[in-house]
Amino acid sequence: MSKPIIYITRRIPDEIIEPYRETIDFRMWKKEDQPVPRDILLEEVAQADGLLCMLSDKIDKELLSKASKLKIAANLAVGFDNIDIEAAKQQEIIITNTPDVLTETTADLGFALLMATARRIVEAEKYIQKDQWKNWSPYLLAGTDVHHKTIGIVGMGRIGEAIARRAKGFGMSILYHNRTRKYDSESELGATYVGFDQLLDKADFVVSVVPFTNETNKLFDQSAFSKMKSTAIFINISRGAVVDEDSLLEALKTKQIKAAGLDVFEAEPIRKSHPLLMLDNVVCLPHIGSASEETRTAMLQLCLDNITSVLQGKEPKTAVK
Ligand code: 8YV
Repeated sequence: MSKPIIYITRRIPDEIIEPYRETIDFRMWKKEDQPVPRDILLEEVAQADGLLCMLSDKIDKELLSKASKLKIAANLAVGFDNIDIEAAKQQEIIITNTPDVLTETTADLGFALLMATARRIVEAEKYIQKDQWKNWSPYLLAGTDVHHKTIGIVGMGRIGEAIARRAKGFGMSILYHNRTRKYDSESELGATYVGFDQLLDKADFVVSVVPFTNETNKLFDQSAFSKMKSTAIFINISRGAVVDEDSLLEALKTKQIKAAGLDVFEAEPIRKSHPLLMLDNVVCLPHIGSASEETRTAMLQLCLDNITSVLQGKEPKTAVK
């Protein structure tokens, strides 16, 4: 009997797939410098029993309609806004994601971005690189304190809670906003539920951890930035599309808010000429929230575990319902 075919849309380490080779025929896009072209992906998917795909692969109706053998698409991400879940359901294709395994790593990065932005770490490093460190003065590269400030977490899910735990260690006051209140009273973390506008009004650090949905599309718009303190720092580690980037740019340029730390953008990848990169009060990262070696390996292993379960007719661990 021929082995089931699994198509992997990026190069992943051989040692991760090695243990599965006896039972699975893996095919993989191997070019590091470009994502798999759409026409090739469509061809591959037509042959495949399973797909290991990335956030930047559009798994839409057209693609799913060509996937006549496909039983599972395992997305290497906790988010799945790149996938047409309804179309997959209609074709009885199981979709899985990678929750939990990336929670702490993504929260680490969120906090790193917050610290880097508040304490102007990237700007300070560039200062030395440009050989500008000739003298010392009391307010040279003076940033903003993090400890004992107020953090406002928009989207108190698993990653939001992990950020709150870190904030607690810094003695911060923690506010959060969700569609619905998450805890009956104040949480164990001491996080207080507030309305969106109240959070914007009170927080020194506004951290976006919301998934991208119709409701969160451009949630952080001109009106949202106008409600933030002029000393506020905005951090986004969720999705670029929850922000109206033109409004953010304007708010940063006009000092309506103090600074921003961004791991995600409306259209990724961004180029060197992106206007946000021209500003000193912005730290930009190339969507590396979950990018630690340990976590990327755990995410890949979870994807393969889900794929093998489905091929064996079992329930995958982390199906998107
Ligand atoms: C992705 C992410 O995993 O999990 C998510 O939703 O945004 C990231 O952690 C990463 O971009 C790889 O697709």
